[in-house]
Amino acid sequence: MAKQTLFIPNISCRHCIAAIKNELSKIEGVKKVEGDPPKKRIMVEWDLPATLEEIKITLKKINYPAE
Ligand SMILES: [Cu+2]
Repeated sequence: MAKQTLFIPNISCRHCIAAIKNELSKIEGVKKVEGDPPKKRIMVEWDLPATLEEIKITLKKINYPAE
């Protein structure tokens, strides 16, 4: 199981977290997504076939690029 916290400057509220959660959950292998709106961070846990690269590409696609 891999785990990563990502800083996403475009996060402004809980709705952003919900949108991110919704999209990342569609990736096969993503197990858990938690968000922290004030700190503009999400924590993602995943197994293969999901990869950090794929997660980052998906975030970019929905206009929440990770730094
Ligand atoms: Cu928002």
